[in-house]
Amino acid sequence: MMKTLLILNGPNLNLLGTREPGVYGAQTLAEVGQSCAAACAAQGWACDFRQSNHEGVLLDWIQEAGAEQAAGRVVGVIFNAGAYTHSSIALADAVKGAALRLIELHISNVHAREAFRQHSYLSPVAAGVLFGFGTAGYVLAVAAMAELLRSQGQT
Ligand code: CA2
Repeated sequence: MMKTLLILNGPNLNLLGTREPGVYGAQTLAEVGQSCAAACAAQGWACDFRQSNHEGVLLDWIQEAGAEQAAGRVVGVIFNAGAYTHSSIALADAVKGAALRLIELHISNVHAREAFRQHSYLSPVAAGVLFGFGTAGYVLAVAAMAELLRSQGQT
């Protein structure tokens, strides 16, 4: 059975490619999703690429991913939580509670921006964090997930 990599995107990321190209690049979220599907296929995984502007929806998806990972159907989650990264204890609790294999991802270099972007509630519960590589970071994060699985003896 083909396993799935879940890639979750939080608030406002549906606007990718339409505004602030200097910060977030010119690619649309749909185009990023296509690149991720190809990168996942190269690893032998299906790609489940989603976006929501709603914290509760993201919470539900994280909880479901925990169950799917425990059942061996999901390899892990790549999560660009957008601004919820800097505010959501609930999402961090859900990731921890689900014992999820999770890579935190940001398009921009959050440490070169405003002070409020330099704290993440997710980093302490993430296996790794990748930021500052533009939308190419998504494909890099797929490779990072494969490396993480190898290092954990999961392949
Ligand atoms: O750099 C990232 O990927 C962020 O997660 C993006 C979030 C921001 O709040 C984080 O601090 C860093 C914002 C996403 C907003 O995306 C837009 C894309 C295009 C136009 C407007 C917003």
